[in-house]
Order: sequence, then C-alpha cells, then structure tokens
Amino acid sequence: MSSTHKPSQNNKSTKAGENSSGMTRRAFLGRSAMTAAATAGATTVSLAVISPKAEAGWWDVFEPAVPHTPVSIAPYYTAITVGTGYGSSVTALRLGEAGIDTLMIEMGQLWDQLASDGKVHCNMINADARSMWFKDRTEAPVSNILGLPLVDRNIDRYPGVLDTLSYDNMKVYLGRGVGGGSLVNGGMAVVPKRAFFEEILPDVGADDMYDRWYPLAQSMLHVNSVTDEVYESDYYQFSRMAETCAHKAGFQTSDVPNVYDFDYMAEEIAGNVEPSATANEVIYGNNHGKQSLDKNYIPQAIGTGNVTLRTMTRVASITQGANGVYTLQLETINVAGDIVERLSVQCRYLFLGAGTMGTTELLMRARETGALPALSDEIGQGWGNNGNFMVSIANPLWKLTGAKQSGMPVRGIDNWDDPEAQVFAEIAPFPAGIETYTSLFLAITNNPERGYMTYDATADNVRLHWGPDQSQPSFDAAKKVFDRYNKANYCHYRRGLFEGNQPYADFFTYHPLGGCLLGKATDLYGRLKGYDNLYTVDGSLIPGNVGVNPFLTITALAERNIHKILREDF
Ligand code: FAE
Repeated sequence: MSSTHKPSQNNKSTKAGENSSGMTRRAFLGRSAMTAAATAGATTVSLAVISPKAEAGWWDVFEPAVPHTPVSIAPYYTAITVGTGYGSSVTALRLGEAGIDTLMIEMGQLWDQLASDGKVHCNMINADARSMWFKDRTEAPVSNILGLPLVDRNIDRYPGVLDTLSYDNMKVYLGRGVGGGSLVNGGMAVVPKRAFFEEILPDVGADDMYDRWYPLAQSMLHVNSVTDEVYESDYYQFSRMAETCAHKAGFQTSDVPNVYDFDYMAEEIAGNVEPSATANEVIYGNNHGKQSLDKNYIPQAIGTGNVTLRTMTRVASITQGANGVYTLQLETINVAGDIVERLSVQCRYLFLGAGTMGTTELLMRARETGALPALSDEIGQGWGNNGNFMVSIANPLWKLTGAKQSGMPVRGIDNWDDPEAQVFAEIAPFPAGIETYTSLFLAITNNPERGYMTYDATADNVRLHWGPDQSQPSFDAAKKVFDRYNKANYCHYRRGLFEGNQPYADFFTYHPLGGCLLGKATDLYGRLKGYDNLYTVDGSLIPGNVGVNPFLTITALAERNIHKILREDF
C-alpha cells in the first residue's frame, strides 16, 4: 500500500473556530451572506414535468427552483476570478483574506434552494431537469442495462448541475454551478505518488507540496477516510468483494480518502439522518454529507467581506487596455438559458479558473481573435484525460456485490508501481437497487498520449483533438490488470453497460487536464506568459495526467501559487 494514498486520520476532530458541522464561523457567516445576497429572486417555476419523487405525490407537478437573481456588481474590482471551481475558490479566499476586493463570476447557479420535492439535487435513479446543464436528456456514464439504453431519460432544459462537452472520440464531464466540479464529483481526494508528481511537475518543489500545500488542501476540504464501521456495512459489500478478488489476484489495494463525511454516512446507515450517498446521490449533486466548495472555501471567501459572487453569468471574452486593466464581457442568462443582460467589468488582476476546458477556451479565443495576441503558442497544448478508463466485470453467481451501494468509492487497486501496467483502479459503485453481479472500476492509467485544442472562429469555440487510438495505452495497461483479476476469480468482462457495448469506456473523462501548462504557457506559478497580472489557477495547469483523481492537486497547487503571487505581485 502506498503511503501517499493514505490520508491523515486526524481530521475528524473539531478545530478551534469550527462549529460541530466543521464549518468555521467565517464560513458560516459567508454562507448566510451568500444566500441572503440573492434571495429576492428565489421562487419556483413550473416546468410541467411529473415529479418522480416519493415526497411529492405522483400527481404533483414538479417545480425546480428558479436560480437566484444575480447580485449587482461594480464596474471595477481589483481582482476577478472566473469560475468557482477549486482553483478559483482557493484564490478568492486568499485574495479576500488579504483585503483585496474580488469578484467571482460563475456561469451556473448557486445550489441552495429546494425544488418542489423538498430537495436541492435529484438522484441518479430518478434524474430530472436539475441533473443536466440545458440538455433534453440525461447522459449517465453507465447508460445501458443488458445492452439496452434504459438508464437515461428525457428531461426539461434547465441550468442543471452536470454538463458534457462532446468532441471527436472524447466526451468531457463537468460540473456547473457555485463549486464547479465539487458539486458533482465522487469526492475522492487522493495525494499522487510523490515520484510521479516529481516526474510530471519536476520544477514544482515537491517538498513544499507534500509538507505544506497538500496537508493544507486536505484540511480545508475536510478530507477523511471511511471508518471500519461504515466499510463493514452492506453499502460497501461491492467494495469488500472486489478488494478480496484483487488480493486473490495478487494486487495491493489502498484506501481512497474522500471529502464525504463518513460520520454522516454512518448516521445515514443507522437511519438517523436523511440519506444522500446511500440513496443514489452523486453525479447530479449530493443533498448532504459532501464537503463541496460551497461548504468551505467559497463561504469563507465571502465571509471575509471582500469577495462578491455573481452567478448565472458567463465570461464571454477578455481584452486588456493600454493601462493594463482587463475588461471582461459578460452574459447573464435566465432559467431558460436566454441572455438577459450583457455587461462588462474591469479589473487589474485576472485569475482564470473556468476549468481545463473553460480557461483554455477563453485564452484561445483571446489569442486567436487578437484580443491578447502575445499569449503563448503553448495554450491549447498538452491536454490529457488523466488516463481515465472504466471497466465492467461480470462476477460469478456466488460473488455478490449487494443491492445497496454507497455512491462514494473508498478503495482502489494500486498497481501503479508496475511499469508494465501502471493502473490505479478505484472500485466504483453500480447502485442499481438490485444484485447485478457486476463490478465497476474507474481506472486511472498512465497514458502519455496528449491531445490539443484549436479555436474554431466560425463557431466561436474550441475543438479538442483526441485521436481514436490515443486511449490505447490505457486499454493495454487496464487489460493486463483485469485479465489477471478475472483469471484468479472466475470473473469475465461484462458488456452491455457502456455506449458501444464494450466492457470498457475510453470515450469519456471526468478528469480533463492541461491546455495551459505550468512552466510552458505560464511560469511556475500560473502567471501567463505575455501579460502582467493574468493568471491560470485550475486544472488546465496540470500536464494531462496526475496518476490519481485531480482535485486535491488542483487545490494544493492553487494554494501554493496564490501564496507566492500575493507576496510578489500585489
Ligand atoms: P471546475 O471545478 O471545473 O470549475 C470551473 C467552473 O468555472 C465551473 O463552475 C464552470 O461552470 C465555470 N465556468 C466555466 N467557464 C466559465 C465562463 N466562461 N464564465 C463563467 N464561469 C465559467 O475547475 N476529481 C477528483 O479529484 N475526485 C473525484 O472523485 C472526482 N470525481 C468526478 C466525478 C465527476 C462526475 C466529474 C465531472 C468530475 C470528477 N472529478 C473528480 C474531477 C474534478 O471535479 C475536477 O478535476 C475539478 O472540479 C476541476 O477543478 P477546476 O478548478 O479546474
């Protein structure tokens, strides 16, 4: 077992300044302010879909909430962060603490209002309008049952929480809303193996990262590990069974830390609180238990009194005036997605945290349209899918996964140290409500292939170029691991779950990385080459693959970079 995959276990205690839910006083005040700032627009609207929820009668008309009315903003801020994912949230908090007036701009909504079923988010089994960002149909990664497309369903268009961007040979999953990917992700918060970190980012001091910035990120995000009590419950039979099989095949497994509060999960299992992870909630948001960014960094940032949050507002373009001030053109949308306001805002310091795809698109548009022509040619290069590769395995009838499955993975097969098959395969749930005799794995492989992006002037967006064979290294490595796993356990590959009817999925990623690489398109702290006071703070800095799930590294790097920038650039 790798020590770097093992989290510190000491983060359960309540720290000074925190209340019993782990929220600091400043975060609590910020969270109240975050909600109060916009409640004037809080109401619900009928989308005339029948509620699938038990809380409402089947005859009730389901009404998702109308997004909060965006707050008014000033014409100028010292600093602006684009997006509200990990990179932006860290940056906004540290800017706010330093007394710098800062605006956060987010194209999605603040997810804190109850729909007519009494919930903020919908679950994966009964997905509704809240699930997807302006789509007519859900797009679950596991879309089929026995080869039939029975999982996805038609939905009304709405500014939902999960988005997909489709390119040739690759579909990218993203979170939309205040908190970005933290709203939809599986919460797995894993420190990469140090040797691999040093290989991919050799010029970023590993001592500093491992001694200071990763521990800070773990503490801020409330990373914890599954307790024995929870792991021994019915909800993790799927994981215990796969771990036993992995050991039988001679593999090591390791703990996968998470930001889901496992004490809360214990209470769910005991029936004392409203269930979330044990009630099929994850990719369309968790109503409880998960420490997403809207529970920690963002309310703390707003609690400084120096940070303003503008939602439902997309940054369309960026220019710079002769005085060095940046001007952002903004588009605010309504619940139907119509642009209801176009406005501009200026700043001296601009931090791009719109995620790998969003930041790269804004920068490529700026470079290619001549708005910021001195930006590096490196922008758009070095894109990777973090070697994401899903595998489905059919188990023999005597190896049961259980009908009850928690949505949060907590263990992985760690074969990273095998140079022939560098794979970290997380044991993923398949919560279908019945015994499926199926095990699912999200494998992170060491795929050295890289894609690139180009700007399409006619469509005014970017295209990702990822060839049909570029996932082959992932396939080869995963096959070595799972051939051995199957042979030792009377298992075989299960078709019929993924689009294309393969027993694996290499056509989508949850972990887009790169496009604006640290040390190439930027200096070693995210300062973009060619312009002063312009920074990248998100996953686009990371060169395509980090060997584990990426958000802890994005958070730690953002902490490291803003620490330096605040001392040297302001
Ligand atoms: P991100 O979180 O993507 O935030 C970017 C934000 O910017 C979003 O809120 C956008 O709506 C917003 N935005 C984009 N463009 C604009 C614009 N033009 N104007 C205004 N706002 C804009 O950025 N990672 C893990 O480490 N562990 C996991 O368990 C895990 N599971 C995942 C499961 C799913 C289903 C998905 C989709 C992702 C998962 N990830 C996981 C990936 C992780 O969430 C992702 O790497 C981070 O969220 C990326 O953080 P960034 O700060 O780069």
